[in-house]
Amino acid sequence: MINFSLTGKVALVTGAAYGIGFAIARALAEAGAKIAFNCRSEAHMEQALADYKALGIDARGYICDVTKEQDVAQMVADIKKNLGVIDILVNNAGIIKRIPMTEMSVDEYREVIDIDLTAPFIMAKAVIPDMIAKGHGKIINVCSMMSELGRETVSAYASAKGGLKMLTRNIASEYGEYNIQCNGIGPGYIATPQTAPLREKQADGSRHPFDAFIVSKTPAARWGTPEDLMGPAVFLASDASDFVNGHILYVDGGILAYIGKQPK
Ligand code: NAP
Ligand code: GCO
Repeated sequence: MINFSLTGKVALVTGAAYGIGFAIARALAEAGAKIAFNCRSEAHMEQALADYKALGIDARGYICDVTKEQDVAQMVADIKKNLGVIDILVNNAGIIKRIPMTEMSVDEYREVIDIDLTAPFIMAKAVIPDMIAKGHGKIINVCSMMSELGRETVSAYASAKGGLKMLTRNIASEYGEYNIQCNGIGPGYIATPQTAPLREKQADGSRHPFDAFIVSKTPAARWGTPEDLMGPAVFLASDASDFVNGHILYVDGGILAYIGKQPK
């Protein structure tokens, strides 16, 4: 029988205080999973716990920076003790820096690579041994349009998200035989705090040029919402996707399929 239910599963969603991570955690909870999440800021944590509670979700929150291997190990151990072995890991925490490459410092570049690429490696490494012992596991890496495409100012982010696509395929290759599926979700342009600067109204009240550009680049003719990621996340976290491995599921309103509007 087809099974999208996550009842009895334990899920950890990184960076799920708000934005895409919050919507994914909400979706997994609605499908039956017990939820743990983390973020770095105390203020974000306090607000997130209230937001989960308002939806009737009993989420377990951790202040933990995903780049710190020891803190990650402690968080994973605490989740195991209190909720059980992690069945589903969603590597969602991420940042972007929009700086022209020749003006970007190496430290700025490394910070993006650390959070967006090295941290998913740290996180996956922390959960895989227990997944092997349990005989199954799901790892979902949140990739990007920039796993496939470049654009001005996002060299570090594109390097990290391109790398994350290949880390996804490598985890699938290396641990598939243990019934571990590692797949990616590649969101298109989603309205969250991360993309707020690209949607800011201009002084004259008109739309940001990038906002109009994205709507014209997207066959769906709109920005995505965090809720657009909910169904795809449940699918990749559930038994329904047990033979899907090393795949990146782009949830982009069709951007990657489209050559762009022809000039008038
Ligand atoms: P967001 O609104 O900026 O939210 C990011 C979340 O990650 C926050 O909860 C933040 O909380 C947490 N976080 C950041 N760095 C962290 C760290 N080192 N350790 C732990 N938590 C950390 O971002 P979003 O737009 O929802 O994006 C979520 C993911 O989707 C990212 O990987 C992003 O690259 C990717 N993505 C976004 C879009 C889009 O259009 N929005 C499209 C494709 C992919 P704290 O600040 O409290 O740590
Ligand atoms: C940017 C955006 C993107 C999106 C997303 C696209 O500046 O181009 O922030 O990188 O956040 O990752 O899928």
